[in-house]
Amino acid sequence: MNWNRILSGVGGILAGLLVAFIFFADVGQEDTTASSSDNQSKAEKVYVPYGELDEYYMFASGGHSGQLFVYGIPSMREIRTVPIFTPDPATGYGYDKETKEMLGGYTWGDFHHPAISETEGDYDGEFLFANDVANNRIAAVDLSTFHTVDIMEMPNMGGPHAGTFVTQNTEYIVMPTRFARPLGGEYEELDNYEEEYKGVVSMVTFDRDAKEFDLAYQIVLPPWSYDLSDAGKKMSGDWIVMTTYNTEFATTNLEINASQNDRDYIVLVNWKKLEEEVENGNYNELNGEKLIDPRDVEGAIFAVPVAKSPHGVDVTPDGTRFIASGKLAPLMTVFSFEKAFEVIENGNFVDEKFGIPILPYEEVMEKEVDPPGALGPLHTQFDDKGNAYNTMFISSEIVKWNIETGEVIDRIPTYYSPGHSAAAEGDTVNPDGKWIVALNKLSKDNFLSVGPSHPESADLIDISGEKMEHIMAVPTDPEPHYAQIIHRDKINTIEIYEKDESKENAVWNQEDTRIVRDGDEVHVYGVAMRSKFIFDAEAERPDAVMVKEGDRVFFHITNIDLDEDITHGFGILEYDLNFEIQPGQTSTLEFVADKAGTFPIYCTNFCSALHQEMSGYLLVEPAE
Ligand code: K7E
Ligand code: CUA
Repeated sequence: MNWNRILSGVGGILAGLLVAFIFFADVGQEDTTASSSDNQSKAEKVYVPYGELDEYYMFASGGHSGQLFVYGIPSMREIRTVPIFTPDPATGYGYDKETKEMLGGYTWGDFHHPAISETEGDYDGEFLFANDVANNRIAAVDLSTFHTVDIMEMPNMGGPHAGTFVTQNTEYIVMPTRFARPLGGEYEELDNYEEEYKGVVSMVTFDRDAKEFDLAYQIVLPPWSYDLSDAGKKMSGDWIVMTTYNTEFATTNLEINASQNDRDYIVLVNWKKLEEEVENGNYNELNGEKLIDPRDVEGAIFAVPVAKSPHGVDVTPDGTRFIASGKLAPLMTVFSFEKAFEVIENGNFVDEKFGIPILPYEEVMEKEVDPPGALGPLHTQFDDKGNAYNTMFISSEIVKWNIETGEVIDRIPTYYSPGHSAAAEGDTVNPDGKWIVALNKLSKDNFLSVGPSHPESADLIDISGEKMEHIMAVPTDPEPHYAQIIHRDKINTIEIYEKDESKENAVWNQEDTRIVRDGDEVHVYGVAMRSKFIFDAEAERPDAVMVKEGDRVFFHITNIDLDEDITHGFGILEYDLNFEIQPGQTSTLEFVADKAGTFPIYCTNFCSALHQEMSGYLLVEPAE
């Protein structure tokens, strides 16, 4: 059966023993043929008439595409792809000097968890942070321009999968590591795993004015694997909670060897305490970075047992509880911060593991929610009425339940195998309770076939009533992991880049354009405008540039069309170069003219009726 094949191909989570559950996936899927009046009312919910706008933005991670996909909710129309870790010729991202340097030579990233900057536990809509599991990076997207503005590669990390998440005032963007690794990534035998390998959590700060990251300090932990984690809110605001797996220290065949223990741990770390220690100079230095072992700090780290191999933990909007879901245990476990703090206060630890005090499960756990037949709970989202929503990877559904009572209120099928879901304002202290989008790993037979690999899919579900209502499914680009949904009123985009006379390399008037030669460097200070390039206004042909083979060429181009949406492109034939200049933006293209010949230059972004005429020449004179 097709379904069987698809599911067994998912690997990882669907280890052999779980294949037995596959049949649950089809059981309970409702008849999807709705009456035409039903369909009409659903269609009306997502129809945005011309001239009106979607109420929400959804920012969805693009996994190993390294990109961010932006959707309008409820229409589910994709409105923008923002390149973050991957070069993108459509915008010239990774081609112009600044973004090329930012990418640091990498051509891809693996982006899982977007985090919008927060103020008092609420999305403030200024920046969005992104993690790159593949190359230990963190990135910031400025939500006034939808441009990536900074990327930092973090040392000592082994794949920061569990990030990004932010503390409630974005004091820190937290990046826990997935793969244990020796510090600095040094060579070390796997036999020495327990002693020499570490799990590292990076605590990163972001300066909103300078738009720059800084690595404040790193927390050094036992070589467990850390999975999706969260920051506390309100009463728990000084804490971060992190799920762990592979507390078995398996170094091979993790699928089996890291699933031995009946319980793994949720680690609670008090970042305020660590911050204080670091400020007081109590840290170790390694290659200029500040490393701190929380076990050396009284009251900074604790752990509580949790059902085996959890995939994530989420803090409730009011900050009083944290909820863990286990890939290999079919239940959601609700823990109380208040109870945890009490145990910590009284010092009633049951055990110690690797120097970490272990809190008694029974005393910190508040309830276990185990809906019959619901399998593979992964992640939790919230509404404004005290309810939680869990995606069930294996039984392909979302389960709605009440946090206070643990009562299961409703269940709805998804199409198929959701990883995360995203609720409107779902990670904030004030979720909106309006929509939830299931981010599915499989689409099976939902859409026109595109061959053996089908698109991923997303289900839009209305959660405003007691019963959830499935509204529509759309294909998505690979690979959706997590998304955040923010009200459109919180996003304030600029219309053009402000004209800034002091901006380096910018030229604002045609008369100031010039070509400056300095040895074998050629700097072109030019403008792009409808519908021409001017590189040197005084030259016989202002749109031609003559260089010598081997010259290092810099095109500093300013788009002086200060009108919204008038973007110019700049492509050079056969040089594999293209970039984009948005209104009021100055960008630099740097390259070595290593091919002699005659190369047309043209505007690649349709900008005016005479866009086709917007061109020039690069003449590269052969070297002797
Ligand atoms: Cu895909 Cu959050 Cu990386 Cu779960 S993660 S599904
Ligand atoms: Cu400028 Cu097309």
